[in-house]
Amino acid sequence: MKNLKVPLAIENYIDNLHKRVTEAPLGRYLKDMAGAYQDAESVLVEDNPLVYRFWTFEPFPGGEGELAFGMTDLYPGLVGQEYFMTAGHFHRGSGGEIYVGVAGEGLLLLLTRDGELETRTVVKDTLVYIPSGWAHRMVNIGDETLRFTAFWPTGIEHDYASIRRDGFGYRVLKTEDGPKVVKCK
Ligand code: PAN
Ligand code: ZN
Repeated sequence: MKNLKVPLAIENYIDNLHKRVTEAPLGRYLKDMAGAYQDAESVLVEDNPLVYRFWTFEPFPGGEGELAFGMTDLYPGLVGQEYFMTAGHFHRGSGGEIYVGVAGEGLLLLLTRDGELETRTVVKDTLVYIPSGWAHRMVNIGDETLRFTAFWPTGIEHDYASIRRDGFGYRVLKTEDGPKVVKCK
């Protein structure tokens, strides 16, 4: 696997049949997604933490019916009262996805374009099916790195713009009673 160190055994990875889409893991820093948090600016004055990094693989040569896959390390941390989370996105057109928890503790937010929300807790060996049409954002509600793998159809486009523009509609806050999902005003 050359220079790419994936901290997970991907046993069916065959160098000539798959290409690394990300040459190195892609790092998402707070500055890259400041608008997603209510309170990012106060943190950015002092620091620009790495919130998560992820790897993506695609079959090569690709074709209809193939699967792309990836892995995400979402670090523990807070921005104000909000837990570290992924940017989140819709898949343009149709295309479902499967997330599998590898380590840590997460809360997966699922959202329709009509604003309907579903949440699922993700720990090691949890498998969540994300139906076509649902945006997905992972939130690290634990104290350790949350690691999960993802599998989705090749050829789909990731729509980040909708979430960047409209937000997710809900925030996940750390409270004395544990994580609390609150609707954004
Ligand atoms: C995942 C995500 C990955 C990073 O592989 O792309 O966890 O999150 P963002 O893409 O929201 O920054 C996936 O959902 N792929 O479709
Ligand atoms: Zn996705």
